[in-house]
Amino acid sequence: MQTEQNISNLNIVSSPKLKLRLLNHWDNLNRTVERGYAGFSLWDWHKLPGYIDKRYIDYARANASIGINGTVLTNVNANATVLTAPYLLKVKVLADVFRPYGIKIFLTARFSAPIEIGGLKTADPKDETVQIWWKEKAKEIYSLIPDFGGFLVKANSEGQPGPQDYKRTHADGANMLADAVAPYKGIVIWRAFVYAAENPVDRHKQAYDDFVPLDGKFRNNVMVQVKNGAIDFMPREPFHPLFGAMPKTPLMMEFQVTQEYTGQGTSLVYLAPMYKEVLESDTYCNGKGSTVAKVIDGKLDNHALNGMAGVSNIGNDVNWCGHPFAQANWYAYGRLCWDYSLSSDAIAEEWLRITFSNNNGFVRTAKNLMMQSRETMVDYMNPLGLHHIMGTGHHYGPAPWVSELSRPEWNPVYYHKADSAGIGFNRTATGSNALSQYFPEPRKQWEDVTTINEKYLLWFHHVPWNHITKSGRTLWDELCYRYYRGTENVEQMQKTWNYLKQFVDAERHHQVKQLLDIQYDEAVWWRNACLLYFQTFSKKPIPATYKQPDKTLDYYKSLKFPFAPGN
Ligand code: BDP
Repeated sequence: MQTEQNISNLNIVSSPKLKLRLLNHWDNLNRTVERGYAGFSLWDWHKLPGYIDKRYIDYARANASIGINGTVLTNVNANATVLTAPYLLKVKVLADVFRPYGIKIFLTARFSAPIEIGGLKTADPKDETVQIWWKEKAKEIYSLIPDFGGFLVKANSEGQPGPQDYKRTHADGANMLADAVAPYKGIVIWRAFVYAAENPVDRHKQAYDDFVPLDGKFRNNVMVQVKNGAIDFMPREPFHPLFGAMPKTPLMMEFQVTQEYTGQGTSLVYLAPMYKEVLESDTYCNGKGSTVAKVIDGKLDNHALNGMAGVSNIGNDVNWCGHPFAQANWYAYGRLCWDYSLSSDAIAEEWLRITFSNNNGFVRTAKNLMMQSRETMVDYMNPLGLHHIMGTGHHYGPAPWVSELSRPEWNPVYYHKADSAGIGFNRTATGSNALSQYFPEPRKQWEDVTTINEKYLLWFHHVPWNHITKSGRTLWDELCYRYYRGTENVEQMQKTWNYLKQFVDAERHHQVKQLLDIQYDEAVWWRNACLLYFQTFSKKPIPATYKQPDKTLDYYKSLKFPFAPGN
């Protein structure tokens, strides 16, 4: 009705392609939100269970309207306190509010909870007292919330405790929890986002190395949740090599809806094209056509469980997501969970019509703006397969020069490897050979520097500065070209938005306008800082046809953001 379609012969049959359609909130119990750019957490733990904020109901309705059917309330960097009796009473109230809307509750389980809140000496999954503790905990939870979904676990990753602390495997840890929730039909979602400080192997390879040997060793109520790419929600990543490599295990997709690496709270970036790019990538695990979407929907390997998770971008901002266009990403994520075959274009159109206006001229122009926004962001942040060159800690803005962090793989220099010869991470057989983790067809597409799709060029290759790219430009010139194209396109977005003023209410128009002004400044900052820094290696000029940076590299290096949000 909101899109003004004819409903006189309404006859729609639609069923979801995936069973679990979850949001993952990275919300802390003190209401800060890790990587949140939309205010504080919606969950007012202090006033729960007595006070039910009306927004809990609106949240559930909004999710139900796009088919989301589960929510993980708490951060993957988990706090065991949520599993204590007083907090479980609060969780129960939220579960009661969400139930009528078909939304199940999940919690993150801190692996060391038996020690921290249970008074045990160990959290070893093979220890009987630990197993009993989790069984009792599950019983307590299910007595309050009979339809509790289960646990999401980040273990042995970025300092989180886990089974490897006791020389056990991820499967040992997951299975112990799975046994605790199995009597109630609960599930365990175990994250594959792992990399170890002491491991000298390319971070790209570590999750695969850890998890592939465990294929077939998980209980049937365990799912392994895999980020879309092997590094970390970058603006563009090739699909994660685990997709297709664990046929005996149901793999769940993890996308990031919150824009940690895609412009945070200030950028208009429509993420559906990024999600689609991954879902439509062909793993070739069962021959041509074995797309990532088919791996996760379970059909290829006959899995009973399947699903997607999206790291939420929702907070207590008046409009839920902060940037007025950020809500499009929540919407698109939900729509793709329901039906990943929908086009980004169609979803953008639905969202624009129900959010702003049904005027066809508006819809056409605003849709173009959305549709090119992700590619524009890639251009001015991470063109040609560059990745992980953002600021330390808060991840806000560029900092490709950072080289002194204690863990090698936390440093941007680890990822771009710029030197006087060239730039990029050699992940071919002469380098880290991360490419060996892919099936032969994608491997072949990517291992040859002359045939690779250049959107992944520097992801897989260390390329000389004077290498001739497909455009005929040298690599250095192509890098400049893309960085400048990105900023020019943001300028174009500003102009387009100004033109759309006639169709949009003044308040939201002004909000987006101000944010686009910030986005433009940020794009110029990314471009100038990165080019000035990479120029110290290439020793080549930024072509004279471009407006030259008006600030120095030292200036960009000196910028500090001690209170940037989400950190
Ligand atoms: C990284 C985030 C960090 C998360 C981590 C994760 O910077 O805040 O805890 O991912 O997914 O991208 O566990």
